[in-house]
Amino acid sequence: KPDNVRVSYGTAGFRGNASGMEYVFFRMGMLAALRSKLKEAAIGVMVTASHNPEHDNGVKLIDPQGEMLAQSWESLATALANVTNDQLIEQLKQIIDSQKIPLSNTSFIKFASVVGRANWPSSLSLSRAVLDGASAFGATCHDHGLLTTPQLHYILACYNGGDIKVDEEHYYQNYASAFKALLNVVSLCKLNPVTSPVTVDCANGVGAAKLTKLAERIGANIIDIVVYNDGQSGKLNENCGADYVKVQQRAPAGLNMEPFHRYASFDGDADRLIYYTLDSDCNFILLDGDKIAALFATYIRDNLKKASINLRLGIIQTAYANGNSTNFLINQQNIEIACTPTGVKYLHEKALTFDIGVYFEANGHGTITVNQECKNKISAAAFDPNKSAEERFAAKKLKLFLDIINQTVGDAMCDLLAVEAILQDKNWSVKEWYRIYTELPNRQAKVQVADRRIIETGDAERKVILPSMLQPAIDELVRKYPSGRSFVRPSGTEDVVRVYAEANTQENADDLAQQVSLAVY
Ligand code: 16G
Ligand code: ZN
Repeated sequence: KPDNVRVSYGTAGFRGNASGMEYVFFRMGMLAALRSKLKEAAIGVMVTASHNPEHDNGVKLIDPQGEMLAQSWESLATALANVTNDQLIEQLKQIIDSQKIPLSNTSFIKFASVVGRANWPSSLSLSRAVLDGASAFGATCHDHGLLTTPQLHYILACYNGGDIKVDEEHYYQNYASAFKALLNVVSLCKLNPVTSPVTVDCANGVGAAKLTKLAERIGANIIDIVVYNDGQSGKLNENCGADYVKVQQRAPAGLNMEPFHRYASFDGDADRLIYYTLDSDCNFILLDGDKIAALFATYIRDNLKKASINLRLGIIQTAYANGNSTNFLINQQNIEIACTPTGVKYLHEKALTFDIGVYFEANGHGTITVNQECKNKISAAAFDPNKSAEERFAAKKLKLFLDIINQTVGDAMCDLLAVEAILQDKNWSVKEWYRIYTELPNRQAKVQVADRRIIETGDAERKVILPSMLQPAIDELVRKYPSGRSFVRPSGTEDVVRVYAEANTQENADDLAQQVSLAVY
């Protein structure tokens, strides 16, 4: 471990420039082994830097049911990563004592990476570091090679659920058959089921090969997926991918777009999905996480209603959700909404408090959670002789729709199938979908400051608490713009403060973002 370097287990694990991070990966291998002994279940270790540039790398642990590492262990991870080599054994002992870890238990690690180890040397040594750390505690490691992040979450959850043979192929079979089953039912009532192609920018990441496999299992006669940015020539996440398209509000470099064709982008580890298109005047139209959430939630709500099933449905958003998406859901659709700080773990946790929780970050990361009891209720309704044929049909569609969802974490591939299925069912083109509400123009910016940690936020990051003069300054700026809203928050993954602004026109949103950036600076 180099001196004077501090790292912290942030929003989604450790992340940083790949060179010199072996010690972090080694220690996370050890921590995963300890957690496995404690939970008496397999733990996942994923090597990914998500939407970050190719030279970055990251590592995160996945808990037994495929959920994010428990928050109480994040600080243990940070402490373990930061001690000197001399203090390492002592720190491990402390963790073992404080968590009462039964050392004699066996441990099992499921491991995967989003980067090809053969053609990227630092990735190979980082992977080895994890495996070495894990075997220092005698853990058995199953190296799954290349996977998307959500695939590892899925495999881990199935494995710990008792399906010890689960592998990548199982993932494809499961979701391909779920999708085909829903499409079968949906197209029964149509004379000519139409499939128009969807073009998917895979950010030159692992998603390209995996999506191709999934599409093959489904069959080209059922879904027509055109993979773009498959990594053959371009660089990972460079001028492409979900984060680029969302933040820049433009198409990936080199993509020739046609009006009303459906385009989608994944991020580098395929846990984010956004859609976009051009309107008839060739204006760029983004359908981000908010629009996907609105599509999912209204589809679920409509089918619950048609099936006369009474369940509590909620949507979970963050401060980044477009103001008009929130208005649409609350005022026009009467759907319950909750807001949490940024980071999947917060959204996921909140989603679980509803019978059916739809959560999405505007950046395209999201999924649906539904507990087994509710799923059973829906399945039972599909065969309930006391219900009308129409009610049973709606219940059946809902059950099949929920089967397409990877409940462990946001999954770009599953979410893509879910969107495509709803559009098919509704007979909608992308046009009807984007018109459900019109987004307020918005802008994101980032500001480099000496120490971003002096900014403290509250109210799900919608208000600045410290420094105390910042929020009044933001309020005053916001008042100048019709439909203005803005917030700032320290990034959990980069050494910057992020700024978000929205207003009635793009010019005003840009202006507000700039003014607020100056106030932060
Ligand atoms: C991570 C989070 C994502 C969040 C982003 C915010 C997970 C799996 N991922 O990528 O949810 O939107 O960080 O980054 O939790 P920021 O703090 O740098 O804005
Ligand atoms: Zn990601």
